[in-house]
Amino acid sequence: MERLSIAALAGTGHKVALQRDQLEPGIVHLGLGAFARAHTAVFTEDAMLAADDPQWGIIGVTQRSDAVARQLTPQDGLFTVDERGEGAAPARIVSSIVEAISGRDNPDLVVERIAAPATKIVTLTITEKGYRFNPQTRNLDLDDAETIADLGGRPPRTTVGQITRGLQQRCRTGAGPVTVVSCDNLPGNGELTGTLVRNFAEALPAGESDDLLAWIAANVAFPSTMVDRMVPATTDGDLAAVERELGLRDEAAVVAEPFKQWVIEDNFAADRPRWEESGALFSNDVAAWESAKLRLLNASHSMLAYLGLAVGMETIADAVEVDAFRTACRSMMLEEALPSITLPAGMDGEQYCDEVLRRFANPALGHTTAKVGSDGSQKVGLRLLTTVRGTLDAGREPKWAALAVAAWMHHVAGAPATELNDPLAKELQAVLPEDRTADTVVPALLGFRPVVEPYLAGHETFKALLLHWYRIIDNNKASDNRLASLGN
Ligand code: CS2
Repeated sequence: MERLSIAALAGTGHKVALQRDQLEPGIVHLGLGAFARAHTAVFTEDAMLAADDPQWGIIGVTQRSDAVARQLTPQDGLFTVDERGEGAAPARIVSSIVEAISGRDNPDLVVERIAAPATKIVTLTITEKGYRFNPQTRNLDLDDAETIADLGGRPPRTTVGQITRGLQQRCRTGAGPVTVVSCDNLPGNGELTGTLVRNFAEALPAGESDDLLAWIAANVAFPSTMVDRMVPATTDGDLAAVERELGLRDEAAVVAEPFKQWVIEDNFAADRPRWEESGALFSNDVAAWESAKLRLLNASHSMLAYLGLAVGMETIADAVEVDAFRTACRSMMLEEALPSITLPAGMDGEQYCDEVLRRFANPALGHTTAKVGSDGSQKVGLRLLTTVRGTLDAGREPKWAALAVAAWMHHVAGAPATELNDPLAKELQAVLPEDRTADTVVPALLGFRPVVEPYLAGHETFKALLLHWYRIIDNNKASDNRLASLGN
């Protein structure tokens, strides 16, 4: 089957929406995974179309593997977004990516692109672990071997290293101001990114550091954003479905739910796309949007993933159909998460929770429990322990959030070392005892400092809840009664 490309499309009924010869590369995007293609690239294409403003072509950079760059390059950067579920639009070809680079293989080129005068924006979707920060201090982890190597002056391989070296080159060449836009599920993601970049700059030799820090302060903005769209990993079956629809082979196609949302702090150092014309919301209240999303949607997602994994369920859609699991999610959101956050003006909390559960139930999405359950060490603290803490501080028991944390612990203890998909898999296995029961696993993981703060680790109520739930999950794992006793 012929491969998708601009030339190949000419022979089909499908068209590229943008006038590609007019696009200018105004954005460098770091982390070219499925999410970025289904979210950032779509919003940007729509903004360019709506505002007739072609200066926001995207240079996409893959971070850990070169696979997506290899898929997109022969396709002229084109790829399909195939929406799944109620209200899905027909498959659409997105044309906002003008170049795809493997950051692993061409780190110097990444720095050069960030430093190019045409670049006005650097966007990031690198997932939580890509930031290489210490979650307790929210500073760059200066013990991280890759960060140390980048600070030593090699062509940078960490994202923070690439951004900072790019900024350093902009400062030297007078390439002008630039905005760095984090689009990951982290509270205060803009402020965090700014801190990490400054930490990197501060750790450079004094002569380099001082000028750079002053230049960054005057020329770089780090707005925070909240992003939302469920985008599962693309399967071979998805690629085959797109091929049937398109009549061409698209190796870079992505599937996504119809829903998408982007809330952006209006804090830009230079020009920006008219993203508001493609449905993004500019707001001064991004922190409230982000905590609502993390502690309602992402927290429930993680809960369903770990409960689902405990009973051998493959998808989130299956897990949310289990009455006990859905009720546990709802109760966690309504009784524990909602009372411990301040919602953005105009958001109806209960409606939001119902909508989240409805989106999880989308049977066509095939979002796997394994994918959502991956990288738990990076997610559990932000999504769940925040609610545990908030509920305890309010003098109540975080019963349901503790269930989700116990289910994570059960997953970590149950997964053989090679299967645990987590950047701290080795460290987690190292603290786990041979004999894995509630009484040994719960204290061991409560003592795992990269995830659990000392206050919670020593909290007796929390520990008792974890032990209670862990035993229930453990006793049910081999039976098929689907943890039906959860409510008891
Ligand atoms: C999910 C998110 O994989 C995960 O951890 O919870 O990727 C989730 O699908 C998105 O944040 C939805 O916007």
